[in-house]
Amino acid sequence: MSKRIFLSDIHMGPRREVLPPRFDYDWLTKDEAVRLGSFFEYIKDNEAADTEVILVGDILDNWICPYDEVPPSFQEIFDANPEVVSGIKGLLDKGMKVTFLEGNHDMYLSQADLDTVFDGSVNVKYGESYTDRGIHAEHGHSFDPFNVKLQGGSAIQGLPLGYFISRAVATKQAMEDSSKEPLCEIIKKAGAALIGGDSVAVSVFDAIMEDAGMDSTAAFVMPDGGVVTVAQVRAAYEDTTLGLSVADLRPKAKTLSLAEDDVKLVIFGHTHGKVIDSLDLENPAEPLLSEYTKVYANSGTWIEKDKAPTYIEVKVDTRDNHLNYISLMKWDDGAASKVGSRFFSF
Ligand SMILES: [Mn+2]
Repeated sequence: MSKRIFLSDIHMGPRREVLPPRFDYDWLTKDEAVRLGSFFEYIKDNEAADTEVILVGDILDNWICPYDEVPPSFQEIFDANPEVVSGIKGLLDKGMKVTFLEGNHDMYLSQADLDTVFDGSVNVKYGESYTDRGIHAEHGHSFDPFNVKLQGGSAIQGLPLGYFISRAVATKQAMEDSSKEPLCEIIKKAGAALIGGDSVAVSVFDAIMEDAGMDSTAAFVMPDGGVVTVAQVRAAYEDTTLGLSVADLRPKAKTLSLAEDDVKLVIFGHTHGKVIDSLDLENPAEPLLSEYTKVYANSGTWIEKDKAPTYIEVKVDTRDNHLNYISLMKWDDGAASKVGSRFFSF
């Protein structure tokens, strides 16, 4: 029996000094970073060395940055969050494996970035998805048209439209101290009011630029220091006709588990909404422990105000045809407790 722990949507930012009249725009606060550091310490102290920790995307965030600031490098973000970095180093020192999966807010993180911060530890790996013994985990942005990685075409620097929308959202937060809300929700709300036109993607973009007080000449400062205006972004993504962004990934989990017989448990992040649920494919009445039962879980987030952060814990029985036990957990006041659980066999 070995344990896998999945968490996502931590959104570590650069924690730059912010001078009035601007407000702090980072999504992960200092207190939340400290809380996460203590969670990693708890895992190190209480779990066996063969435990694996899988970070299911949006761990770092170089998208939430006002349009007129140079976005942070991943190194700057790691340096600004020593509580989190030392927590992960503690896991590695114990011999645990840690896997970073790609999210949209940390889309171009690489193995080289991780090797720099974690001193080349062979136990830190970077990947797009994690598959092992019936488990399929990935962030989920690849199913979200606003946030999927784009290469080629007219996309600016390989980024989706959601990148520029995030920069505008950060701009508004820096000006008004507005609340942090997952991008897929913001897009969904903006899109719900606008759907029906041919260019839904650009309509959503227009609405969010207006909300952030950015006119067509406002210039986004890009990571390389160059600038791209709102008008240029609009032109680059003008032909993109997109459906609404997915704020509920459950149908995608179902498609994925149907396509692959070996996929018994699908784990996503991205929506910030914690979920543990059966994907009953044959019988909606859910026969207990049925071999047809597959499970969808979403790890939730570590940045929701006044709510305990959540994660997914899987106890894997490495003998074939044995039941594995999956739990949605929360970390509250320094203690772990179970929110819900399911079985799956592999
Ligand atoms: Mn995401």
